[in-house]
Order: sequence, then C-alpha cells, then structure tokens
Amino acid sequence: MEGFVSWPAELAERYRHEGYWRGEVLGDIPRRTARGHGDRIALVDERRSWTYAELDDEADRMAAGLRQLGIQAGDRIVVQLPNVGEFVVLCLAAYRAGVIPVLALPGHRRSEIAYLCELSGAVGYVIPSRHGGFDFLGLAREVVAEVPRVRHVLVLGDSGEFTALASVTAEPEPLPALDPAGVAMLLLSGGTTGLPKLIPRTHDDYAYNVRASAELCAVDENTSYLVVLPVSHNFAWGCPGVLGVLRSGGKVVLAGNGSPAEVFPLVQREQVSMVALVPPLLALWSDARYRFDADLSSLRLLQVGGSKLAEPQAREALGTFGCTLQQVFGMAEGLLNFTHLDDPEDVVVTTQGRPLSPADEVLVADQDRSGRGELLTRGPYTLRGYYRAAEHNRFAFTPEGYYRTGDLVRLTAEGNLVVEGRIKDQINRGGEKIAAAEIEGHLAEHPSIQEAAVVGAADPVLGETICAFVRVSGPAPSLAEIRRFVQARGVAAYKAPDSVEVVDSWPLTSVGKIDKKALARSLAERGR
Ligand code: J2J
Repeated sequence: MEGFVSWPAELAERYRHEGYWRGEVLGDIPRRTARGHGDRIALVDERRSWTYAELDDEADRMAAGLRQLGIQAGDRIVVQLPNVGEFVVLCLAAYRAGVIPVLALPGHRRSEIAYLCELSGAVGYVIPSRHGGFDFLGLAREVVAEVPRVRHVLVLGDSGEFTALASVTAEPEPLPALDPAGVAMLLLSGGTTGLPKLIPRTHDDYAYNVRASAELCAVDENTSYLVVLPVSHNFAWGCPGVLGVLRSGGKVVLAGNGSPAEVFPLVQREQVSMVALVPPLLALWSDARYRFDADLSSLRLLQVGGSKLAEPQAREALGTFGCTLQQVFGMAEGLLNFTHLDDPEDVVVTTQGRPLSPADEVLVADQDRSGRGELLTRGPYTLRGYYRAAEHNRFAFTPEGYYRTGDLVRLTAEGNLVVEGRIKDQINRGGEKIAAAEIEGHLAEHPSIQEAAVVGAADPVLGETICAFVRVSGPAPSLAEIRRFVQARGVAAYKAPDSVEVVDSWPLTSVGKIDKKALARSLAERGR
C-alpha cells in the first residue's frame, strides 16, 4: 500500500518468530465464539442486541454487500458512527473484505471529514442520518461536493438520496485472502501540526495489541464491557476494548454517553464488570456514586487514561468504587502502558504503568536532572510512519525508527512511567487532543485577528481547556463570536476555544517565535 511505512524485514521476522505476530486477521476476532457458543450475547446497544452468531453472520453479509457495491479490498472508507452496534458490524465486515476503515469521531465536521476523505483517498463515507441533534446528511452533501472521489455515502437510518447502510447486505461469499502484514485500518492521531495524521494499523500489529491487552486485563467470557468513550477511539476499540472482549467471548455494552443517570442503571442491568474512562468522566462517576441507588457491585475493573489522572482523584475512586483501578497511558500510534491488576496501590495511583509488551523499546531522551525526558518508542504494535506523510515522518521518528511521542515522562525505580508533561504543541482537553496549530490557522482567518496563539489553560475538571491569545486589528471579537467563527469553518465543537485573551504584543523566544510557555505561565500566575 503506497504511503504505508512497514517495519524493517528483520524486525518483522523477529516479531513473528517470537510469537507477537501470528498471522491473525481482525475480521476473525469473534469467529471462535460464534462457532462454539453462537447464542451468547456479543453486543448490546440502546436499540437491540446481537448474539455472536448474528454478529458473525451480519458481518459476513455486509462484507459481501460492500463488495457488491464495488468497494474492494484496499479501498478506504471514512467511518463516522456513534456508539451503535452497526459500527462493530461494519468494521468487522470491512476487515473481512479487506476494506480499510478510517475511524473518525462523531464530533468531526466538514473541515476534518473532507480532509480525512482527501488524505485517505476514501471512496466511501459512513454516517448516521442524525445524531446529537446534528444532521449528518447535510454534512455528507458538503463532503461529497468537496471530495467527488467519495462515491458511496452509507447511512444508518433515513438515507435521503444516499444508500441505506441496512441495504448493504448480500449472500455471504468467499472472502478475499488478506495479508496479515497489510494495513487493516487507519486511526486518527491527536495531531501536533495544522492537520491531523493517519495512523496505519496492520492486522498483525493490532491483533497483538488487542490480544496482549485482553490478557493483561484478564478479559474472559464473563467480562461485560461498557463503552462510554467514543467506540472509534483506540482505547475503547482495542485496548482491550470491544475487540478484546469479542475475542474472549464476553459481552460489549454500547452506551450513548457516560452520564451517571444514564449509565449507572445500565451497569446494573448488564452486570458491567469493566469500563474505560477518561479522568473527567471518572470524576463525574465518583461524585454521582452515592446520589444514585443503582447497584454497581458488578464492577471489577475501571480503566482510566487519555489524560493525566491526579493522585487524589485516583485514591478517591479506589475508595468510592472498591474495585480495581488501572491507569492506561496509551496512544493510537501504538505503545500502551498499563498498571497491572495486582500492582500495589501506590503504583496504581501515582504512575501511568509500564509498557504492554516485552518487545516494546522505550527510551527517555534528553533527560533533565530529575530524569524527565521525551518518551521515544518502537515495537511490535507501534507505527513506523504516518500514512502519506513522508515529510512529517522525518522528524516524528528517529533514524532508528523510534516514534517521538512528544510526551515528557520519567521512569520510576520499578520501571513504571510517570507522565510529567509534553513538548508537543497540543492541548489535552479531558482526553480529547487538539493541535494548537490547527486552531491557530483557523483563527488567523478571522477578519479582525492578526495572529493567534493557542495554549492549554489549567482546568480542575478537564485538566486543560483551550485558551486563544489573539492580537487584533479592529474591534476585539468576543469569545462567543470566536467560537461561532471556528465552528462555522466546519471544525468540531470540542476544538473551539474556551477562553480568549487579547494581547497587544507577544512574548518572544530567543529565536523570535511566540513564546507559548510564557503565555501559559501568564495564565497560571493569574490562577487560570
Ligand atoms: C497522561 N497523558 C496521557 C495518561 C494518554 C489508551 C489510553 C489512552 C489513549 C489515548 C489510547 C494518558 N496520562 N494516562 O489510545 O489506547 C496522552 C499522551 C499520549 C496521547 C495519545 C489508549 N493517556 N495520554 O489517549 O491517541 O499525550 O490515545 O501521547 O488519543 O494522550 O492520545 P490518543
């Protein structure tokens, strides 16, 4: 596949020889249970449930349906579905047909989706008709007009002039032979430059990612796994996530959102044993724990990751839920770090865990006196290059193939990682990643903004929010106006600035760039 950077042959050979890569393909994940225990429940969403046999059969039929539409092995489709069972059916179908899903988030809008379609060369785009009060058919019309190569819009629900996803079904047929070393899907990176990057994940590497995380988390056929984060996010999809549970014969419960009022009763009804949360959601759950009388005693494992979990919050959660807490420091690019189920409490509340694989190579580069430095990594499930991004790859990877994570970490004596900050120009808003440069680019288009610099402002709930510093010519736009402006440019709402600061001049670094650290400090000094 053009634009895909594979592992060097000797390393690939080693990963196979040492049993990390086993030639498994992702579409086969639920097959074992489908054949042995087909009537077990695989999937439950707000509207229906699927047994393993049904899930397996529907995925085969949809794989045949995709092929009948002319969507072939190697073709890309951008998938933008919320937490519904059809997302799982579709991804399994695509994997089986060799069609490569590009996993977008429901919040993305025209600017992000058109770009993803363009960059991936997608021939298809899959949406709900409406979700969260938003009309995706309207969005699809704009996207198709902008990127004519997108020939198929597949719609869950009323399809308008497009194709109903429910009609993409045909008699199962022999599936194409797939190369397990080939790209299975493209995940989105948080992005540090103006435009997000695509992360190629192969069958071999992701199957290992899923298997090893499921083993570490002791997932088995009794696991009832609740999805409250977007299912298309790497954490919820494969760490061990939906795929890890489906390979083990457990049950996946998809929830529309994570709010306690909706989800606590679901935990009780579905006897949920495991869930992945971001720190702000954990805070919400902890606060609400005693305000609802739902029985949450089925919970065994709370995974928390995506942004830094503060120690007091971790301790509080341990007391409140009385089940195992696990910190997860992961990235869609690959490397996953977990605290282990039997780690001492101090390790669980003060560190972000250790690398999943014995074959993960991690370096802490350019350490300061306290041992803090940039985390570099390579291994059997960490990318060797972003998709179609040759230029960016030259500095995102070292000559030896290590991925520069942009995260500042230190290693504890027992080998756990502690995230201390980051050097990448990104804001982590409660686990959602925003590339500062992307928003700066949009703000600079505003008629009365001359230049903008976007930095993270400390926030007690989200960890960080988005603060836009702007230098203006003419009347200063209000926050509301700036938020409207950014969203009118087709940008996801979660990327709109949360606050604005108007400045007359910039603090500059020694090389004459805007000194963002100084801007962030000026916020901190004012207690913001
Ligand atoms: C601090 N920062 C963290 C943590 C991620 C599991 C969990 C998370 C992600 C994810 C994921 C952090 N403490 N515990 O894919 O499978 C920040 C780091 C990292 C970036 C990756 C998974 N956990 N981070 O968050 O691709 O800065 O993946 O490099 O969205 O999130 O973001 P993303």
